[in-house]
Amino acid sequence: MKPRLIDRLRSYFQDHRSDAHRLLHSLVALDRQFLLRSAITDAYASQADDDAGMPDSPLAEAVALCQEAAVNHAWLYLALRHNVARWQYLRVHLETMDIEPVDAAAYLHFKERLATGADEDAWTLEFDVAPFSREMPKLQEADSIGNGVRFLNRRLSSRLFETLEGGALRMLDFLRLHRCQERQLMLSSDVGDLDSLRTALRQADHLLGRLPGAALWEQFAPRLRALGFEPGWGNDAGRVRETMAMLRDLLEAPSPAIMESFLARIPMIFSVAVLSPHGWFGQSNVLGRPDTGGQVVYILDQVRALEADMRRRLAEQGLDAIEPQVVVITRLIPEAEGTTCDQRVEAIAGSSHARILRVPFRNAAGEVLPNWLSRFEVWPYLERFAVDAERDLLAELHGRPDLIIGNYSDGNLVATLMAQHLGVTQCNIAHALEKTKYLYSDLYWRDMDAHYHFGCQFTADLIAMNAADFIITSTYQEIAGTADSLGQYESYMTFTLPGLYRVVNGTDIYDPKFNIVSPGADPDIYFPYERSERRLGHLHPGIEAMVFGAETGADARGVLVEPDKPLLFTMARMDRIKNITGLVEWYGSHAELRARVNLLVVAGHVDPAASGDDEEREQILHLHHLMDHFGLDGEVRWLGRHLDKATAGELYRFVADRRGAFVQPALFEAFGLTVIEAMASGLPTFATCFGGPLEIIEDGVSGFHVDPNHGDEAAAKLAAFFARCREEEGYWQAISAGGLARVEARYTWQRYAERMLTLARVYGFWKYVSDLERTETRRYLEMFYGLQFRPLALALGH
Ligand code: UDP
Ligand code: LCN
Repeated sequence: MKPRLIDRLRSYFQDHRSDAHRLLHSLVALDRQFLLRSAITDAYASQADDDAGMPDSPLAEAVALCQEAAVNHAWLYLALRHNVARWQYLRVHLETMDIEPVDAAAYLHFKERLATGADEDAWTLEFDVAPFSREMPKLQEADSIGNGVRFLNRRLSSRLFETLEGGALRMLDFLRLHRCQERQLMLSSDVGDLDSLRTALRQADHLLGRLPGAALWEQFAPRLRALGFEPGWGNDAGRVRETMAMLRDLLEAPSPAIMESFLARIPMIFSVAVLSPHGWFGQSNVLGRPDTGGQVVYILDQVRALEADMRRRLAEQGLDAIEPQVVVITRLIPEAEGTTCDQRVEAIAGSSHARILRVPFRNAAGEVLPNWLSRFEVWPYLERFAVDAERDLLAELHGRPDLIIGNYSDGNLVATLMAQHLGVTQCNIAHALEKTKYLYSDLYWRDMDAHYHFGCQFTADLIAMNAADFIITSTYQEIAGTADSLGQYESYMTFTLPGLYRVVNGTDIYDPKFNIVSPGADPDIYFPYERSERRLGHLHPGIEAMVFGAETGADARGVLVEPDKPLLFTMARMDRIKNITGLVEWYGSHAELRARVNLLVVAGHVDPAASGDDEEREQILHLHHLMDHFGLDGEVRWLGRHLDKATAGELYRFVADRRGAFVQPALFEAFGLTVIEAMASGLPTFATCFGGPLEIIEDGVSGFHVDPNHGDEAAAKLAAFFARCREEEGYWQAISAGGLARVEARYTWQRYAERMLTLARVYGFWKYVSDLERTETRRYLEMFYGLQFRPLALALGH
């Protein structure tokens, strides 16, 4: 067996002392306390160039695994990532070059001392959830991460049916449990033991076998009722018989596959509460604030898809008299600036019954907060909001919901409070965990606190992700990253908030609670440019005027003097991380790209005074500067306005008609709805290689990746694409078709809803029949909430 890396490093350091010393020296010479992966690999690369012997060395291996390093005058600490969520920490003495392993706590402690300059022995609270889940089955392979439900079904089925009788009895209890609106479903309490259940199933099968498959439930309901069967098994004889056959199989020879199919048929989810507290949540005129982008789009589409799937299943179960209930709970904002954010209840268009329920934030004195608040400022109001929202929700639904879905850090925290209180299954959706978005947001949380309050946010994240019954992510990377970058959830494993607490085991991404369920693009809005019969032709004159018009001023800058060139299109909120200014800079500095295409930017406001956000204003001013600096007013059209969905949808196709392309240049993008929208429109798409788009697009097949840190290369790649499109007939169409096929295969709301509701059933079932309740963790988290989160939130004042 190959010796351990640390042993090989030790002998390498002895045998090649000078090479090793040179690297250490060059790292120290950077004169930084914390080194990112790129700095370490760059330092190594420059040295390896002039030393042919080094590339296969243990040192090269360590550099390849190293995610970050911390240095002081005496020590270099390294964090090596051997595999997804498999970390090792080492330290090297800079003089003696001795190497030794250290544990996560010691590594974090070193970082804390560097970051704060505080003394060595300060006691720090350590957060560690690992001991609570020792008994919990865990995935073994990194490849299976994100498919927790399959694993859980496999492991827990065998555990549940360890003795066939025991498992069957639990199942019997479970089937007698279901009720909706005071009505018993599935099994009546008359079926008291397994023998009666088996007999009843046999008799029912006999009876159903003599009926036509299409005979409706009502026609034979009294006869099944007499055997102890209540509604919920199916809408017709064929389906009822099938469902019962699944149960008989389960009772005789249980298998995970039958388990999942059977659970998917049980009527368990009639009402769903979706939480998105921070507000400015509505159906029109709300997008584009620094805080409201894809999350709002996602939730509205999700709700429609969930309702449709719930209705379909209820019909199949023979329960179509029951109306599925989906309620989005958000903040009521009295000063709504012409939006509907001040309405208590708003019906969701495109659904039958789904609605938005708004509940105001109140301060300590109980007064309603009148104005919009940034998502970074909501923390002190959430606890009270959870109580008020729960009361209003119960009144609205006339009972508890069957599933609570949290969105974003604040929604997930409120979902946690509510789900615990009501004893309901909880699902978390992060959308974007801010921790990996902002460099050193953990280590230097105090310095950023005035604006971001990351202390509150990361504490809330830890609580919510550990409390959730299951977590849905849009991509694999969101959980586990890639071979050389860490995942967003993975970043919560080990980190420190100096002066507050240190996290040594914050989450375990091998826990089967994680599932990838990707969102889609609304097919009514984002459809291929070639579907001429569906196109919104009446919008074209307006779009023409908007893109090629000569008017500039409050919301437009730049006039395209050569309108025949293809358009390179981008559209995003104007956060720094979206890197719109980066794109304009690449474009401005690349003569060939400028010669080939025009750039169309839909982002932010052209007038800085129109923005209420510092970060956005700074980006706006920078964009003006770039336009001036590169003289872009004849080649770039910048529209500082927010397009309604219909116009945005038609604009993607308008750009496709002219054989253009879409660019998403973000420094990091958690998922990136615009990417799938553009692809669904048949518009070739270039998107950042950091975050979701890396997974969405297969480079060169269904679009392209660009590296936002190498703008020159990105611009060259864009220019090369347009050059090839001119030369090679069919190339543009091939990439366009590749994007369409990819979205069709992976990113649809229908698939999402089907998956999501199956997960809700499966996790709900396992929570009931096994020890997934995790009471010990819950108690620990309550303590953490009370002793850490509350004081932090209250300190923000309310
Ligand atoms: N959007 C829009 N009009 C605009 C700007 C954006 O409809 O003027 C929509 C866009 O189509 C997408 C969402 O806002 O659906 C942005 O989502 P994305 O995931 O790309 O980014 P986020 O803003 O959530 O970070
Ligand atoms: C938030 C983001 O930042 C985007 O990357 C996602 O696409 C959006 O939410 C929807 O999940």
